[in-house]
Amino acid sequence: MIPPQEHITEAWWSETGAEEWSDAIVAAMKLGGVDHLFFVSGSELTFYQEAIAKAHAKGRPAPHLVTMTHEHVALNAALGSAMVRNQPAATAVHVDVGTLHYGAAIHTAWRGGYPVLMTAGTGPRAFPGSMRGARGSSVQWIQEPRDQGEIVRQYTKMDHRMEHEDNPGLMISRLLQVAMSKPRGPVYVSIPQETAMLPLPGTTRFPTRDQLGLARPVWPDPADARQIAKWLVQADNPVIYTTRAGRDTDAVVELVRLAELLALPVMESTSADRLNFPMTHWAYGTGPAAKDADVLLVMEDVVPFTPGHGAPSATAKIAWVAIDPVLSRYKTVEFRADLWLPASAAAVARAVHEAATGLLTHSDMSRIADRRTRLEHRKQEMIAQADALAQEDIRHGRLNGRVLGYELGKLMRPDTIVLNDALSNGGFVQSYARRTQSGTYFRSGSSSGGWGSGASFGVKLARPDQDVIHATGDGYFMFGTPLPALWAAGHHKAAYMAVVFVNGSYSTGTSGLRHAYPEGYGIGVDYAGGTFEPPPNFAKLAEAANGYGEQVTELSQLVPALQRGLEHTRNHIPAVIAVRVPGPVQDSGRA
Ligand SMILES: Cc1ncc(C[n+]2csc(CCOP(=O)(O)OP(=O)(O)O)c2C)c(N)n1
Ligand SMILES: [Mg+2]
Repeated sequence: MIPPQEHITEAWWSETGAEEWSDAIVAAMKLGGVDHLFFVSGSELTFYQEAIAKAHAKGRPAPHLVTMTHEHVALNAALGSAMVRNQPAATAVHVDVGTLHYGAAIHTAWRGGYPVLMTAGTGPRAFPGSMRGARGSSVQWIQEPRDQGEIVRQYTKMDHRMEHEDNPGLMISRLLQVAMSKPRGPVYVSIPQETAMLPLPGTTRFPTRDQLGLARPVWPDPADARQIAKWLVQADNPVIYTTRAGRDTDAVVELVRLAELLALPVMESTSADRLNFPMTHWAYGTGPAAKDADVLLVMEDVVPFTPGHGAPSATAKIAWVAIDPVLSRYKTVEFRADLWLPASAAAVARAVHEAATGLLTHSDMSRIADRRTRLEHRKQEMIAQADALAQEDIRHGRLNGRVLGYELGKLMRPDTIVLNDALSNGGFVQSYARRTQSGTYFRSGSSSGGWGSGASFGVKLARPDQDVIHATGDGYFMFGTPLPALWAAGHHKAAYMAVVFVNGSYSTGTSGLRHAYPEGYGIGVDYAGGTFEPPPNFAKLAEAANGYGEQVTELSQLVPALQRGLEHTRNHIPAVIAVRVPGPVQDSGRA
């Protein structure tokens, strides 16, 4: 007779105690780097509650179960946790409806390349009484879609339905291996209740994620590195473009070394989703526009410039470096490059540094030193000008997006973490935050509004000793289902401060409408569809979630309110400071 599959194993696999499949599932999660399972209740999900409580009681590996009250927030929280921990996080939600409630956070997981394990139960389908976990309630007939994985398939690297012939621990390790191998991304598994409840004989054996191993990008060919070094050394107007090289913190260090060696300015767009380069460094933001550069080193970027009017000249040399440089997850892409290098930004920066060091002549070095002096001056001017503009607004008593960004920046400690979910005011948040440490600045990496509330909670859970600030437009704040996020932040003692730029409008439907139809009817009817005046009282929303809230309408109230908000979060009370600022179609005090 063939022995049960749990007895057929490889000698190098790990062993852990388990009485049923759910025990193996949670053990493999924890051994694969998952510390938190963001959990939203469902009738078929009791196996998770039982398996995790049992594992903690017996001293077996299992993530912490984090009670959540909305799936969209649960997934965004997992994204936030994965983003700062550089490890996977997991979610558990109810059948197809919970999966649908993940909402646009699925898009963010995919576009932002987050290594999350999304899980869902499935409606039981075994005949009533035929096995443990079989159907027993009328609703379960309604819960079965044709193919549950199809809901998320085009937003995942892999999806799976856990079936009786699987080794459950192996499948979780495998999904985590795929999620964590670069380019990273989300994976999905649906778990029938009957499967989760299948018996195991007291132990289970499976390979952990690390036993399987993670793939990482290769070192670049030295000849390619030499070619890039040559272009950069000889360039008159070189520039580095990046939006997300800083996902790998080594890349930040290597980019600084390379930029300093050759006096290369480093440019980001406002959609940069990581701290890629210290924002106060003379090389940061001081570069030429892409169209004026003669050599471009693109490092982990999706849209460094707009093709057409923003594109580099036909004679410019372009080296494009990324784990997936031709952007195979993006469909219509019309960028060109002289060299496409599928390698890590950190490795290429190091290799180019090495190659350039051997090439530099005395005359190169003096040319580069002159450029460095010019960039240093430019940076000083840029900072002085940004400060002067904010201070002038303050002198005139103006409360606007710039002033809010400026005051917020002044309040930050060096290790304060900023999640920037602001749109028309996002540039102010980014430029005045002046973050210098890796892992202190984030955007979602996607085009979906509403990431920040859940993500801020997930970040604070993983980084309890750092202040966490969620800067957001009022529209995106509402997309983020903030009430369940604020509730979770208070309940789990992972409090963050949301700072809302309240302009009662969406720039898409106001300035966007005016731009598309400058003489049209739409703007004549008060931008209907683009405004929501008067906006909700977000301070009261914070109170409804057991948090602290303030509405700010006068400049004199601003700094004390922000200080009080932060102080509350340090005492584990989430805070919302909602600041009234002019909308994109109103006079902001400055053209
Ligand atoms: C889930 C989702 N719905 C709609 C959009 C389209 N959209 C892009 S920007 C934007 C306006 C955002 O408004 P707000 O957060 O208030 O920022 P503001 O434009 O006022 O600066 C909208 C609606 C989106 N990106 N995501
Ligand atoms: Mg708005």
